[in-house]
Amino acid sequence: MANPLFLLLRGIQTIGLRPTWNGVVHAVRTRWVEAKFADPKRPLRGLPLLLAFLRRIPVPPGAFPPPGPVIATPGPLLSVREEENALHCHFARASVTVQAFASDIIQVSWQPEAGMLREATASLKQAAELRTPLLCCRVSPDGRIAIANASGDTLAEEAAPVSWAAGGEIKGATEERPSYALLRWRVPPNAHFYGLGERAAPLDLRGRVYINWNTDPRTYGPGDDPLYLCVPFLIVLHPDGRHAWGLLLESSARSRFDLGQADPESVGIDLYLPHDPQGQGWGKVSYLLFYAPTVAQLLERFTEVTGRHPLFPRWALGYHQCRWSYYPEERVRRLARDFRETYRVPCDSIHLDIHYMDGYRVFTWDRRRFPDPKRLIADLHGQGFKVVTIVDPGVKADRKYRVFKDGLARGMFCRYPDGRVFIGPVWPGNCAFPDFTDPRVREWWGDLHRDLVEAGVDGIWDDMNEPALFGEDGATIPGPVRHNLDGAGGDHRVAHNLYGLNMARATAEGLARLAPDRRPFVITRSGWTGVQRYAAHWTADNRSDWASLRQTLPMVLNLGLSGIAFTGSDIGGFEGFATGELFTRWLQMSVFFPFCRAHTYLFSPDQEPWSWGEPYLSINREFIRLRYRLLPYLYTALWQCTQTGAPIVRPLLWAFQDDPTTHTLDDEFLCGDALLVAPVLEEGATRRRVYLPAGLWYDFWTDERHEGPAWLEVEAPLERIPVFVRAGAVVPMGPDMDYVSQRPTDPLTLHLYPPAEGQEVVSFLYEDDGETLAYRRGEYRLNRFVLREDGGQVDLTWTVEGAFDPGPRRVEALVHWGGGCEPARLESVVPGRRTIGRG
Ligand code: MIG
Repeated sequence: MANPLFLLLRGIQTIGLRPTWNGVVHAVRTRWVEAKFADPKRPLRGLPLLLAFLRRIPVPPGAFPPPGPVIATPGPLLSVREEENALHCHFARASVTVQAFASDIIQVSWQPEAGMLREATASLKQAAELRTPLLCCRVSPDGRIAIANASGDTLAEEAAPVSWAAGGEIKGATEERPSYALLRWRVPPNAHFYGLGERAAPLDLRGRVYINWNTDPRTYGPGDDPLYLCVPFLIVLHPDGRHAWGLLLESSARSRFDLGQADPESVGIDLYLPHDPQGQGWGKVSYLLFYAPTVAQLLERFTEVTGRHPLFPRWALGYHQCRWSYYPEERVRRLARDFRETYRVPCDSIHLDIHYMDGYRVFTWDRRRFPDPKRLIADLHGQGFKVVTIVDPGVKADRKYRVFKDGLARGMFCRYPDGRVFIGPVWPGNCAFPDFTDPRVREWWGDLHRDLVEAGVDGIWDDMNEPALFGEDGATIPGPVRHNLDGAGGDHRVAHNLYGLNMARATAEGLARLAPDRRPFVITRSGWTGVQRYAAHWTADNRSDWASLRQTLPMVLNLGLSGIAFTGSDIGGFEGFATGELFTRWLQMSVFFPFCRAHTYLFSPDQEPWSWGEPYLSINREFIRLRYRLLPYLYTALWQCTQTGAPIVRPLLWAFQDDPTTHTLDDEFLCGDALLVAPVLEEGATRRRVYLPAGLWYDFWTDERHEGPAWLEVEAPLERIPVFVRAGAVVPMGPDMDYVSQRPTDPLTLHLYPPAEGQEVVSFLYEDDGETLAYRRGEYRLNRFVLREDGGQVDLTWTVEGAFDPGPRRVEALVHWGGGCEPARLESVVPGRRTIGRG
């Protein structure tokens, strides 16, 4: 597939002749420096370097050569030392510390012994055990780890002890020092797998191999792996849905998860151990084990450890419009007029892609295209738009350019072991790359956003931060390049997966410093475990086809199950030409996603809600309006996510884990607590099958009631997708608006969906000013609704908490009795208790 000539031609077509040439140079340079710095302390020069360069077998960057033979296992257990909350076990060739972080979280940390030659004189025959109130972690005499619950049932166990294997990089030659650590867990043949970040795979990840190495695939389709944002966190769900456990690898080096491909009863994890004599803790393998009865509880604990999204500004939930690229200024103004006047489609933000910059120099403006950014943005603000600008990590190596000069003088860029600054090609031409793993660099980078913030820019879109360079597929910073790693020191093989995370962090922290009472909004393409603390994410360069639309949903679901909940995809698809039908179907799904942005490729025609005329325009407008009316509900789901880590878009198993049908279901989803959405994912389809899990459901459009579990055949003409509401829910909705801060939530309409006989259901509505940090000082209002069905009557109890005053407004309730009845309208609803009789 990767025919070099084809790649070259495609490169020239996409980016031009000169950048393609730079890419070729970068590919050669990468091999050259890998040979030169094979031993970073003694770089090769002259003839030996040339020979080493010629000898090197090209391994595509990001590839994962299979490990060589096993060199070491822990060997027999020699001694066990117990400590409060921890066990230290010494084996002949390695030692392990098993530590309880909490009663349901255990850290396992292996360290091979130096030399690995210790003779076993006497060995222990008994397994060592660490007990918490919930779990028992067993270390067997051969080094296998297992966890069991309090009553002794095994939840998860290793099929073989950890082992260290030789590197497979150099054909024929077995390196003496191990290059991989191998973990083998035993799983039931029908256990389900979720998480791992961003994967173009089904919801259940079983049966495939996944690599953790952030990569720009330059457009991707189903099955392509890896992509931009990996998270080495795996959730294993027991086939009967009784319990789940999770494993988080605590290493940023590349790794490979085989989820039942080689053997349906095993999970194989191969972790690359970079040869880095200057780094620390070589050979260490450490991971966290999580246990919980439900995936929902597991994720709550996982996000407690790795972090949750901050409360993004409310406008981030509005509709966003983007393309590569809107310019010049006049084009942007026309776009704004099109939204507000010509087509009257609600929209909150316009994104400026790379053409706003001067020759792609970050933190500059092209003054011919955008002569007065401050005035333009002020005018857009006046029309209710926010502006988001793209920022790439590469800083053009141009001695006349302030950011480069300053960064160079202050040592902000990544360097080779010999101290020279690494230079590689991307959009601006040859670039230097800030070392975001250095706290000093993060501060500098964050402060560089000052001019953008002063010009009025409202949010930052971090792109290309895998980092992606021009050249071969997967081109990035070469392995030997050094990074600070927050003082620990290491090379790009360890820092690579942390690069995007730290760029997003630098950006979010910078925005927070520059505008202290505003909530930063950052969208990042790349990331790693915990990136949710700093940014939202989008699934980037997919294609304008039905397979990509279909693929988007499981991707977003697994991202949510990896802690990254504020996500969405390019509506209409990125590469290629969308049809009106594809755009509309994509939009209908995306109005229930947290990040709702249309975007398209440099060579694609515009993808705006009106680009295909009628009937698409009217349908698109209606669905975007629906999203705006649902804002109180969506904002509450976002707030909930910041509190518990619960994603906004959830697989059905989230709430119905004991129903095996939900374990693999990935063409419908839950949006928040109340809504079940079944998007149309097939061309020409005007109906689809929908699975409703146990309980009572209301058709969102007709109020018809259905009893689950059931498969239904539902009408889905172009202007409608199946949406159902869970009985007992209170769905808060607001008025129509063109952008989120246009008017207060007045009237507030509470849609009541009576629960099943004798049941009681709790719903929330979270409110605050939507922009500042005042909510942290108590300026929020949490409305709690309890809906109870009692002998044909419905009982609503509404209580409020917090100091935020939503102002005077009308509150009405619509009671959806279902079964062909018009909803009953109640005016002037106030906090307190109220019984509503039927009819
Ligand atoms: O090499 O900035 O994923 O959204 O439009 C492509 C141009 C660089 C990739 C992003 C895409 C963006 C494009 N960028």
